[in-house]
Parts: sequence; structure tokens; C-alpha cells
Amino acid sequence: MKREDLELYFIMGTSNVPPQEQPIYILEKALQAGITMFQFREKGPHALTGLAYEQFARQCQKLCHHYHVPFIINDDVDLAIRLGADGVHIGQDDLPVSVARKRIGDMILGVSVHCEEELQIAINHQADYVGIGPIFPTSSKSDAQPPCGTSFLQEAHSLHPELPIVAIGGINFTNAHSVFQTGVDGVAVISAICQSKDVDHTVATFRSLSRINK
Ligand code: TZP
Ligand code: MG
Repeated sequence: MKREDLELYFIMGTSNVPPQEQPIYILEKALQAGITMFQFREKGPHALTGLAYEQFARQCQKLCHHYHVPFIINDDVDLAIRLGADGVHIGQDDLPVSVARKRIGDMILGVSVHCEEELQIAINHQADYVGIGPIFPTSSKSDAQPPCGTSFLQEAHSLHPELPIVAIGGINFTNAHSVFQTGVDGVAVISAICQSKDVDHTVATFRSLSRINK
């Protein structure tokens, strides 16, 4: 993967989208507007299952492919292999990084980390990038750890300048600048895009905030 792909990483599942909206349309608007990576994260109370889950994943994959944006699957290594996704993202409660790496070969592997020890394990097992967060309070992940602020981002980036890092959790226009200032490669967002009244404007604003700090 290119580290620029992390600049504006959009994550979405059915539960993240307001009831009057169609998830696939939000993804298409976000792709048209210029998101740089997409993660399929089908979790929570209204999550699809079975065939509907897989069909929705395939639809999202097709759209991402059309816009040349990497398509990453959250947690579900089997689905990622079956679909030939561009990559997988796992957290600390999923399968071990070493096992995921063996199973997916050279697909992109992203790992959520919260401390230096987890970071080092991810690096040792050839994670392609790490996600750090929640940086700020978030209502999109019910089992999120307490917000950690930007200091660990700064530390991780200075200790491992070669490692692609994306920040996640509660990131919006007001606080994105403080995140980009740490030198990380990008921001991952759910609600900022899923709940946006103007996805074009939202995407363009995040991308210009990123450029200001380059
Ligand atoms: N992991 C840590 S925070 C989070 C995930 C998946 C949710 C981010 O969503 P939002 O709406 O951008 O705060
Ligand atoms: Mg997970």
C-alpha cells in the first residue's frame, strides 16, 4: 500500500448510516468526493448477516474498485480471502497479528493498537499500517477504550517514522488539525462522513486540512 492511501480513510457499516439514507449511496458519494481508503465494518444492532452481509460487501468492493480505492474488510479474514479484498483490519480482540499475516499473505494488514507493546507486535508481524485511537470521544464504537488524545500518536510517529499510521475516533473539522500536526499519515472517520449533510464538502475539508500539515 502507499502511505498516502491513509489520508482520509472512511469506515462504514449499515448501523452507522441514518435510517433515511442508503449505505451504498453514501459510499459512492464519499468515493466520488475523494476518500482514499475504505473499510467495510458491518457491526452493531442492525448489522447484516449471512448472504445479505456478503452481498453488501461485494457491492462495496465493486464500487471501491471502480474508484481505485483500496477495499479493506474489518475482522473477517475469511470474507476478505473469499472476496479477494485489498486487505484486512484487525483489533486486539481478533485473531493474533501473526496468524492474520500468515492467512492473508501479502494483502494489506491493518492493526488497531493502543500502546507501545501492541505497536511493536504489529510491526514485528509485518502490519502494513496501524490505527491508533480513539483519539477523542466517539459514539460509533460501543466498546471503545477511553480517548487517548494526540500524545501517543506523536510518540508512535516519532519512534517509528517509517510506519504508516492512521488516527481514529471522534475526529472532526475542529480537531483534525491537531491530529495532522502530529505527523501521522491520515484520519479514519465514521460519523463525520456518514452523518454529513454535504459529503463533498466534508471530504474536501479533511483533505485540505491534511495538505496544510504536509
Ligand atoms: N475504533 C476506534 S474509535 C472507532 C473505531 C472503529 C469509531 C470511530 O468513529 P467516529 O464516528 O469517526 O468517531
Ligand atoms: Mg475488530
